[in-house]
Amino acid sequence: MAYKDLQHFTKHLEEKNLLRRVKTEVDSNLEITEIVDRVSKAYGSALLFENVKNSPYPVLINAFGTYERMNLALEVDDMKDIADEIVDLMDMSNYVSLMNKIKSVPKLARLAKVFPKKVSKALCQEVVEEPDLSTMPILKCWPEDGGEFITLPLVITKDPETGMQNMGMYRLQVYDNKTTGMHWHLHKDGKLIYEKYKKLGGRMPVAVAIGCDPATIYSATAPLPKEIDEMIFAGFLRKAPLEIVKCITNDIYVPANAEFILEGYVNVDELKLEGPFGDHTGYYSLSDMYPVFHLTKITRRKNPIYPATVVGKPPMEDCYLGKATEKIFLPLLKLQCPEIIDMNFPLEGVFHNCVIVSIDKKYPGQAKKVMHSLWGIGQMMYTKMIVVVDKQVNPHDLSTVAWKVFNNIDAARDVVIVEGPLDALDHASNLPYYGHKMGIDATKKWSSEGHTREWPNDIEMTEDIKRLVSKRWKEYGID
Ligand SMILES: Cc1cc2nc3c(=O)[nH]c(=O)nc-3n(C[C@H](O)[C@H](O)[C@H](O)COP(=O)(O)O)c2cc1C
Ligand SMILES: [Mn+2]
Repeated sequence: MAYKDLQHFTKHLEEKNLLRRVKTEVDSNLEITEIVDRVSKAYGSALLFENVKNSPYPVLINAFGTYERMNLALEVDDMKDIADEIVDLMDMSNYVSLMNKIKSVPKLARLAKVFPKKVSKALCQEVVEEPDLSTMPILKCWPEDGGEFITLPLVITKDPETGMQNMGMYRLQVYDNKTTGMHWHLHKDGKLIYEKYKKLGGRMPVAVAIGCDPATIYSATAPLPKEIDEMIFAGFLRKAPLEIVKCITNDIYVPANAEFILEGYVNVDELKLEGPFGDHTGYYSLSDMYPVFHLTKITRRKNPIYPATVVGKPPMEDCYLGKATEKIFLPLLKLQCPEIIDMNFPLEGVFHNCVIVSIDKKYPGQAKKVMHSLWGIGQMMYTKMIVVVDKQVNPHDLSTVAWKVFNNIDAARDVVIVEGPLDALDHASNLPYYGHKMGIDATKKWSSEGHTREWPNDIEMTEDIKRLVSKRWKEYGID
């Protein structure tokens, strides 16, 4: 049963004893961050701050902050279940013969549920107010932050050419009671749509949903191709259509189950300094010029909760959203690179800085082919370091991966350095958005790859001796 909304999910977390209510008054200025950071680093509970200074609304934070809660959020025992379902849907043989067509009916029925459903009455419009962000418990996360930031917003825009909507998570810096920054990075869909409005001139309608059911929140962070509406993907994940309602001051449809909706527009020729912001790299992302979002209305429930997240040095809550992406998008990457067995985005690499990938190597140079393919696929282009290992190595076993990398490479032969686009958050490259990326081929090298010497085997004990020692273990009196 899909979660109706964020409060339904919150209740579920509480029933499972995975949420703590904090009744003591806390300050949204830095204090919440320090509390959440300690809880995150201890792999602790979701938190509901019921009494936040200067705001009537409770703050929900760290709701996604463990593997267990992320699985609960997407209602699976393992993220692999979603990946398997995607593989199943993509298996064209299901749709070929008539017999198979009949067999695939349940699957098609599943697809019928993915499309959003328009409704005319919605909880997110119970109260309609003139915009005043000062009533909301918006966090100032870190000491050098440029101000307060809305950290879990679902920014919804509409392509003026195709009429298709996009929903991406882009943080919003509060400038005053009714304007914020609009931090869509250079390569993101929101920015592409903005460029189209820029050609038209004038105002670009924008709506921001704050607090939806967890699958919808996750979908806004998922690296989907621009052609896929995140609200359809949300319907697929939650196995029920997302109900959507038209905004009051523009034509954008927003999730009806949201806690708050910020309606408004971006002037296409107005930019303002945004940042700095303590970001998920563990560093402050640098200030830069970004568009300004003007609010025209706030609509909300009668008793909303305000969801937030704090990002910083990993591991923090957002790492688990990234981990969900690692699993869910594996089958889609395998479509491009069928030799990929598994991949790991280590938490310390914060989404895109590092990927370790295991492959079933069948021809010379294949590890390098995989690196170049990955650098060519969507947001994988940001990956600063790609490590390729053979299929016998589990990419999640960092000790074995490190052992392979340290031992298997000849630096001149196996390290690939390329130049190209980088994520906006990268601070190490000389230029913003552009710099170098590295691939390390830690697979076994073949003579057809120029390694003409013998390649030694991994040291392994024989199975019969292992069995013998296991059987006799007690006799040795070691423990
Ligand atoms: C907590 C969190 C905050 C994020 N903040 C931003 C941001 O401020 N700007 C941005 O461009 N991407 C941000 N992202 C990443 C985007 O949400 C992600 O790249 C998404 O795929 C963008 O959607 P789009 O492809 O429709 O543009 C954030 C992700 C998370 C999990
Ligand atoms: Mn998109």
